[in-house]
Amino acid sequence: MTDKKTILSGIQPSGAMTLGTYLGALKNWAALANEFDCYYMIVDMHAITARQTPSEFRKIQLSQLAQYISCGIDPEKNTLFIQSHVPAHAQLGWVLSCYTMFGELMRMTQFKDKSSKNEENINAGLFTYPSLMAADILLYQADYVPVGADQKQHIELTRDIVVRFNGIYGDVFKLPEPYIPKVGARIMDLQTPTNKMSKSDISDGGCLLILDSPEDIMKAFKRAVTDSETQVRYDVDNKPGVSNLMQIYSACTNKSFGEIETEFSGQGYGALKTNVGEAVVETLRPIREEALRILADKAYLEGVYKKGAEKASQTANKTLKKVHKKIGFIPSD
Ligand code: ATP
Ligand code: LTN
Repeated sequence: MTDKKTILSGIQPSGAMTLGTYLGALKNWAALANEFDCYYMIVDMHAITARQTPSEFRKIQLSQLAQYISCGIDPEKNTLFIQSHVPAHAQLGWVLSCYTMFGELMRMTQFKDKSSKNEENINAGLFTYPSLMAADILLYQADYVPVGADQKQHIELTRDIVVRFNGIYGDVFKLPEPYIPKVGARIMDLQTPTNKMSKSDISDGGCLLILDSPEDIMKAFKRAVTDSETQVRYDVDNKPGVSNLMQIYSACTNKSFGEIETEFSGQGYGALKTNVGEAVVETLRPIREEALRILADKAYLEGVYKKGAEKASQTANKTLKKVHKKIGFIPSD
């Protein structure tokens, strides 16, 4: 047991990870290992709320694990695992669904978005998804949950569940807090900059993948939608395309919006697009090369997720046991 605070996060293997996933989530994870006790999952159980093709699904998961590592998340310093390998997630997920209200789930933006986009498969899992996500977080008594801005609502619901549950049974769960980056928290689609760049909703040319080639990246930025003015200025409401390019540039170079406005003053959008494209290419190049190398070593990846599941189970089972006891389940051992 260490006295470090705990971090937990996860990404759905619902498709290849995007630049948005990298800047909104992954980029921040690697830096936290020294200061925190970090658990990072591949949330396969969440991903089956949409239909997956089994062989493709397996490939996406291994590629995702390789990309976690190539983004700098060292498996020796972090616990990397696959959600379904730790059965406590399903077990606590059920319990917490009994402490989550129908009305609360109805208000979740992600549920509204996903159900309106996929009317023929609005399944119960998609609806109760936030209870499982709460279980993911609470099993590890996480202090912080690093995510993009779109997940804040789910973490707020998790906090409401904690208050409700602890109010009945005492101090069982720690109250987690979201950990949202200042820049890069919401990267938008390059073609429709009012929509989030999303891996399960790949638009033609609007969505960039971490594993895309430098040529594809440059091409996508050259085609990025801007506006009919010429001034590089941060204004999300009136200039969503340009503001998104500035967000991406800022996240890749650490330059402030003021510095970026000065850098491109009087230059028009062509220079902005080229420079952002080049900054993204250089940011992703080492990550892509390392991911492809790791992905070729299946035995290594298997070792990583097996060791991760073992370690995660130890922590998760402790919390689950405590919960079962509190609610009055009879222990089996
Ligand atoms: P899906 O399309 O399957 O819902 P997604 O691309 O939206 O997937 P998630 O798996 O839901 O990605 O998210 C993984 C993590 O990356 C979350 O922390 C999420 O907040 C963050 N994230 C995803 N897309 C973006 C984005 N466009 N900008 C910033 N952060 C993002
Ligand atoms: N709901 C998240 C993925 C997710 C998650 C988690 C994130 C599932 N469980 C636990 C943080 C902590 C999403 O759609 N991005």
